[in-house]
Amino acid sequence: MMETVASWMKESTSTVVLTGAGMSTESGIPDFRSKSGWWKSIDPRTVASVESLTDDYALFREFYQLRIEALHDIEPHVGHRILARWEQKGYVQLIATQNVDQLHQLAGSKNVAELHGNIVTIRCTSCNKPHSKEHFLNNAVCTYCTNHLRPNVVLFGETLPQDAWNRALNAIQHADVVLVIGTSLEVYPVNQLPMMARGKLVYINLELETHATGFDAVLQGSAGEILTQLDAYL
Ligand code: BV8
Repeated sequence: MMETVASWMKESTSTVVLTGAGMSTESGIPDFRSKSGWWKSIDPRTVASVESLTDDYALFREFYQLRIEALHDIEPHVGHRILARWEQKGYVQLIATQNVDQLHQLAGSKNVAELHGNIVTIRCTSCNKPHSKEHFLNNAVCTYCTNHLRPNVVLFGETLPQDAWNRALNAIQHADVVLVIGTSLEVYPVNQLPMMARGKLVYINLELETHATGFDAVLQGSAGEILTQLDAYL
């Protein structure tokens, strides 16, 4: 099946990649599934929500402070670098990601749509003026209107950035090949995107997830390993 997928990519005029938290675990960032125990045994989805921002800012801020600080010495892994090289070689036209860690960009990928925003840029919750990461980490308030600061992530209950969504949707609808890597496809509306594909749909994931149906090919394993094996054929 590996050779078949590689032949699809070689014949493809447009290949799009959709990634999730599983793409970053080999860089040392836990995914959302291992929600038990990686932080106060709180389901991250309850903290990454509009409610926690408004009702419990201290918890919200502590959660994101931890995740921002955890990124400090995190590097992209071989899988991220292979995708960046494929972009340079013209094998990949867009990476649409649910990840907020910017590891694709750090690996050199230029065309990345951040469907759930990112954790490294900060704005005021009220006037939306940008602030530095340090300001947020030092628990400072907005220098313009003294309201709370927040990372530019999409919280549960918030709509996705229109530009990123339209780029991803348009690219996936017109792609010859769509690689879906390291995601349980549990989160809406991104989990609807694979169904919009008319080309070959490939799932690269450690676990065979219940939501992952309708794929033309399934390559079970870690992103780093599978992408390395695929790269050998390209
Ligand atoms: C919205 C940013 C419209 C923040 C994130 C009830 C039913 C259905 C839907 C809903 C519902 N109630 C609410 C909703 C909607 C909700 C939703 O989908 N909830 C789910 C949980 C049920 N969606 C929303 O709220 C979205 N907005 O709908 O807006 C709206 C608005 C207002 C009013 C009405 C409607 C916004 C969703 C975005 C939330 N923000 N992130 C932050 O990061 O802090 S989502 C966050 O969780 C991540 O970005 C990611 O998207 C998601 C986690 O999913 P995955 O990435 O797939 O990760 P997961 O851990 O689940 O899976 C990892 C996989 O990788 C596993 O399969 C594992 O086996 C595999 N793996 C692990 N290691 C490897 C690997 N594979 C390969 N190699 C490895 N090494």
